[in-house]
Amino acid sequence: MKSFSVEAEPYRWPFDGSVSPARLAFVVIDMQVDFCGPGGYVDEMGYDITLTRSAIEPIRSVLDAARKVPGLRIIHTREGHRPELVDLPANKVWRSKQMGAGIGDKGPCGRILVRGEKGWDIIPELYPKAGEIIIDKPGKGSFYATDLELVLRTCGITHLILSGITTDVCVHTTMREANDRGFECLMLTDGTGATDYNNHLAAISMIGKQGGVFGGTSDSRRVVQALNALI
Ligand code: C5J
Repeated sequence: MKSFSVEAEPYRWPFDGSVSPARLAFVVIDMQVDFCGPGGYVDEMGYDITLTRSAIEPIRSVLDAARKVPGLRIIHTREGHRPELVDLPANKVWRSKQMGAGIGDKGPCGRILVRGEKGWDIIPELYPKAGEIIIDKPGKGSFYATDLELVLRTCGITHLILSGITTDVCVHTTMREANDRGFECLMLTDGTGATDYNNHLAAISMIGKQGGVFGGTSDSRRVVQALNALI
């Protein structure tokens, strides 16, 4: 049985040599209109969405390769809140209003970061296929107030390749949460993006400290090559 390993920084990933596709998941975090589409939350706050959109093509290439590997799970996450906003902390909504893009308020793509709205949906380029796992989360991390850990443990998944937006917020928070739970993590450097390019670079640099404090980093080209070797 073939197993996955890839050139990465600061060590060849994974730490334990290689992992069978059945224990590996490709995780795509928050590739929603609100974070990278025109008229979405990030755009309405005044940030440059070309920075978050830069992750789309690298993710698409890994997604295409991952979908061909038998047994490998694909997981998508979506940040968002219930329409009644009963899961929206007061400080989170207050801060968003300071930025002129109040969560729950009406924007060009519907109510900002509200489940079921156009802005909350995953962008068409990376839309989940039937059978892929979708995790809805109210916060930045993908483990808090979700059943992600239950899903991973039930499916026997021990290793995660992480992608999505934003590098320094939801991707990093998820990587840290996963790492503390003993999951071996790899983050894509080109399949992620932040609202500030220096924060993107800093988030990558942080992972490389202490021998790979939260895991490793690699890029879509190397990961696609390693996935293709499994087919
Ligand atoms: C943010 C996210 N940045 N998906 N969310 O608020 O990173």
